[in-house]
Amino acid sequence: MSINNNNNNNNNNNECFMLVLSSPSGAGKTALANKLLEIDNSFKLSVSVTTRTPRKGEINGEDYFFVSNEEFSRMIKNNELLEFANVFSNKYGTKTELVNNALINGKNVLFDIDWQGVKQLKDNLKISDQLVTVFILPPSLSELNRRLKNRALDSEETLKKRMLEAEKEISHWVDYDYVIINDDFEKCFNKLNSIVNAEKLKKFRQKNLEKFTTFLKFK
Ligand SMILES: Nc1nc2c(ncn2[C@@H]2O[C@H](COP(=O)(O)OP(=O)(O)O)[C@@H](O)[C@H]2O)c(=O)[nH]1
Ligand SMILES: [Mg+2]
Repeated sequence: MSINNNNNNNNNNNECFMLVLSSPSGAGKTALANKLLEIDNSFKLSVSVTTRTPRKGEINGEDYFFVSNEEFSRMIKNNELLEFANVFSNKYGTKTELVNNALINGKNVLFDIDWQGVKQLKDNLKISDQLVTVFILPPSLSELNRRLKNRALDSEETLKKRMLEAEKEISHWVDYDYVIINDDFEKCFNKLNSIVNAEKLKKFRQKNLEKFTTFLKFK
């Protein structure tokens, strides 16, 4: 399942990175991801495969690739998924080919996946520097409950289940590189953007830095 398994890595641009956003549902991750994709064209979204039914307004191939259980199992068997997990009784997975193509084309890849997916990416990636993980926390559980209610996507029972799932998901924040509390969308987005800009400035991600060493007398 490693991204480098089937691919010799010479093609991968070592300066590109994989940015993962995780959060419990309702913490604002999708809005943050959309804004990042809108303002920063160095990113390509890893559109996941899922067995969940599309919500109103969701577009196949844009929000998710919506597939049957059989198709999902076929993809696992065929080694087409870089990672996969069960979330909230549905299956979700990342398409290896999509991620590889983006990296080969010099794009950073943005992921909206849960902690189980992050764990698999970490275990399988040969270049651990390539993965940057960000956990988005809601300001509080009561605020999360309020946001989920406002979203009005769920029945009362589902809402309760989502809150339980949220608490479980939140317990994994310690395993991430960065944590942002989403109390205000603009502030939160600026913080995310700072992370992105700092990651881009890491010396191993900057091409052509060697030329500066030629000016130095002492090496
Ligand atoms: N491991 C993994 N998790 C995913 C993937 N795609 C989505 N998820 C996670 O599945 C959860 C449910 O996503 P979704 O059905 O869109 O509902 P949401 O909670 O309202 O965003 C979220 O935590 C996503 O981050 C994937 O490809 N792999
Ligand atoms: Mg989502």
